[in-house]
Amino acid sequence: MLYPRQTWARAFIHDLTGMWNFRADDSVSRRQGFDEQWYLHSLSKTGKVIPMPVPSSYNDITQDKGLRDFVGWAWYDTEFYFPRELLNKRIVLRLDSVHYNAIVWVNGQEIMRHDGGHLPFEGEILGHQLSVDDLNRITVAVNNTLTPTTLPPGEIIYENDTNRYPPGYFVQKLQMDFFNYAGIHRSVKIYTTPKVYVNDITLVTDYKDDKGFVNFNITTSTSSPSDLRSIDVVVRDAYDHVVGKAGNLKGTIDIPNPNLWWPWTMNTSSPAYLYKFEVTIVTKDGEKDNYLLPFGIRTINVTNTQLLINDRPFYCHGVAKHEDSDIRGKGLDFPLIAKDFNLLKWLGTNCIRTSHYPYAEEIMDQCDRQGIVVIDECPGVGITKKNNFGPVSLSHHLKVMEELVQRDKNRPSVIMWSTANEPDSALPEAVAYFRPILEHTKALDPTRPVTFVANQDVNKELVSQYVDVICINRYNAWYTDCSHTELIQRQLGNDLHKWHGKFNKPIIVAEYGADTIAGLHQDPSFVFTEEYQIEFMNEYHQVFDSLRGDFLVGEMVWNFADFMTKQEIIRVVGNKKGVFTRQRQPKMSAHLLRSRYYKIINST
Ligand code: BDP
Repeated sequence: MLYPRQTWARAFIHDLTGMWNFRADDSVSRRQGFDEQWYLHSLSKTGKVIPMPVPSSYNDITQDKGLRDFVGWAWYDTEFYFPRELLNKRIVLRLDSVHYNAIVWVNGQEIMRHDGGHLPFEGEILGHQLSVDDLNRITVAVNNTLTPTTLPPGEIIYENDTNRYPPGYFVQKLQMDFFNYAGIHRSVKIYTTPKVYVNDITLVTDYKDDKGFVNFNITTSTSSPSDLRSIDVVVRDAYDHVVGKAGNLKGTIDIPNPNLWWPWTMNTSSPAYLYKFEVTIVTKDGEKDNYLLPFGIRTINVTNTQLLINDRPFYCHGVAKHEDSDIRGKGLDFPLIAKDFNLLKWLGTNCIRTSHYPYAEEIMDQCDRQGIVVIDECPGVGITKKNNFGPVSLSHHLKVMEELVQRDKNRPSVIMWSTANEPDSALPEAVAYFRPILEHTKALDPTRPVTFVANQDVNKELVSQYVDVICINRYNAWYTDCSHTELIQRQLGNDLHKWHGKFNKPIIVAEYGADTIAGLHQDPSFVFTEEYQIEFMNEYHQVFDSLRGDFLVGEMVWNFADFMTKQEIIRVVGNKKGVFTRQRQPKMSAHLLRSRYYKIINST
């Protein structure tokens, strides 16, 4: 499944961004929409609808608390015209992310279903399913219910004590620390390709001395290559000069004197250099397809103490993020993406983790273009209960890793796959569960290290033996020994040495942080104040500095910005561990981090 990019053979891409009709099914059964077959007519004929922007989460758009906290099926529809002259093409409907389960109909006919909230899915619309004389309708039903076998897992708890709760009362229990935003989160597009088309491209790059190598494998919709009259593969440099060619679907193209893809902090003369891989196929009938994929030439390697990009040691000075902002929740938003990348550069960040799910491809594009390295994480967050480790969860988790690797495998910015965040990796069940997930991911992509993010006591940890790079989250002086910043150096230093001693692998501290209310000050420092966040971070930085160049290969503050969570007494309108507020204004800690990260950049 290739991202819909416009080329001369694929000029038609119709983006369905805009106001859709919306109705949450709050009937007691939560199935009124299916019982009454709302997909057969415009939603506006079924009852009251409200306008809902796509893409966006629906939760924060209205003043209705019931909709903000809604659990169940929510329905969307919109209309579009389809051009008659394109009816002879392959017509594809693509949804980049719908959280969590989705069913999609066109003119009342089911086109596809998808489970999982953060990865794209698409399906073909057949010519006879469309009208070219009239408007067509697309209907999407979205269910945000999390269960023990979804990723992330969750649970619906029914309260049966009628002294305290009305009949049928239930609550959704979340196992992750972010708001369960729901809806059509990313773009919905209709695009066309020729009937015989380029299906997939896999690129693996390498270099030796003054030569770059692009190993390519192209698949097309026709299984017999003899259906094709010609195959043209061209590699262009950033100035569109042709630097390599081939005439087959599989092979290696040599690139003389390649410009390697570097993170922006490592080689300022040509950071994040992107080539273009262009393939054109012509069938015996003269039908042509053309696709163009940006890519970079670079290698990733791991030793017992180092993470190497293009054979040079890489130290990640980064942030863990969320897709989260006011009003739109997890909805794709270009101004926000642009602002966040400006802030990442302002901070001196060279690496992000897509905590705790795959981010929009438009964000990943910027990582490729701007030279920000990515630890690409799947939505395996909060896998902590025994019933999260069963065979249904496992097979879904394997499938999600396949979808993620498939989507992001050609991105130079992606240097590692993260299969989970903070599972209970001390449980014996975790080994039987994660070992195949890590091995499967490695088999899908042997060119990148695999990991999961651990938070266990080193003595109890069972799964990290199967990863390539250890990632751990630590909250000394916050969740343990709260306020005792004087203990951080001793505790964290000893701890990290033990992890390296036990597993003999490079380590990234993938989270450390303290909740901080912007503008709250107290001296001497007190928890939740800006002074505390700074004092706390300074202590962590001392430990990082003592181990950088040894086995520590990265640090990532939790979090880039404040973000929304469920309502609970440890959260004051969300998680406040951001170095920026949710509105992207800096706390004192952002200035501290900026001076630290630029010092690191200037010393390497
Ligand atoms: C970590 C989780 C992260 C939370 C963070 C916190 O990985 O998702 O937001 O704790 O509590 O354990 O701030």
